[in-house]
Amino acid sequence: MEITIGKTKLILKKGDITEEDVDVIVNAANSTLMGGGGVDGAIHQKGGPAILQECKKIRQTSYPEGLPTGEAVITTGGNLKARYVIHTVGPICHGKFGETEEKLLYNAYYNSLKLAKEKGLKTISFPSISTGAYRCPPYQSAKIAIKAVIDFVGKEDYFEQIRFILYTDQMYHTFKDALEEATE
Ligand code: AR6
Repeated sequence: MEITIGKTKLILKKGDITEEDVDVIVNAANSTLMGGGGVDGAIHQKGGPAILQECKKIRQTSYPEGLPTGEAVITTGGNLKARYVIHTVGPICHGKFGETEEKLLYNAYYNSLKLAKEKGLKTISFPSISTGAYRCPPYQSAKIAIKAVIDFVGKEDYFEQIRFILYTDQMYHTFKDALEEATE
């Protein structure tokens, strides 16, 4: 599914984010920035050690206590097709999705977009942050993801493409429903 807002194409696609040929892909990381499972594990595995090396440097120089939830940092894309990876940390929900979790998830998307723009990057792909190991509810999370993107584009018509790369059919349809609801 694809819609255009201003000059930005907003694309929903089923797939594997590590295959994306865009300026930057976003990683659903954890505060340690030292890698993990899920999409984080797949990105480090395919991108190679250069990504972890830069993450370690960022930890040492800027975030010795870890990257706070909702914030975002950027590294090389290493061996990936994408030139860069933005690492952000979504909230840990374990089923609970109150105002705090909503805001933190919103920030994770919004701050990633802000950082990509600061770096002059025009095409960006997101996974569905926090809906795997962190167990935030898919539909509510999709609504927040789409709200953050639409809010950003409403303020700054800057990106060429913003893509959501959804790993399963079910998540693709969840995002499609949320996007249709947001734009009808
Ligand atoms: N491409 C696109 N989406 C993917 C891929 C992929 N290759 N692999 C998984 N997903 P998760 P979280 C989807 O658990 O919930 C890690 O250990 C997956 O189906 O990767 O934010 C980190 O180190 C799900 O919908 O991230 C943290 O400790 C979505 O990506 C923790 O998990 C997010 O699932 C972060 O948990």
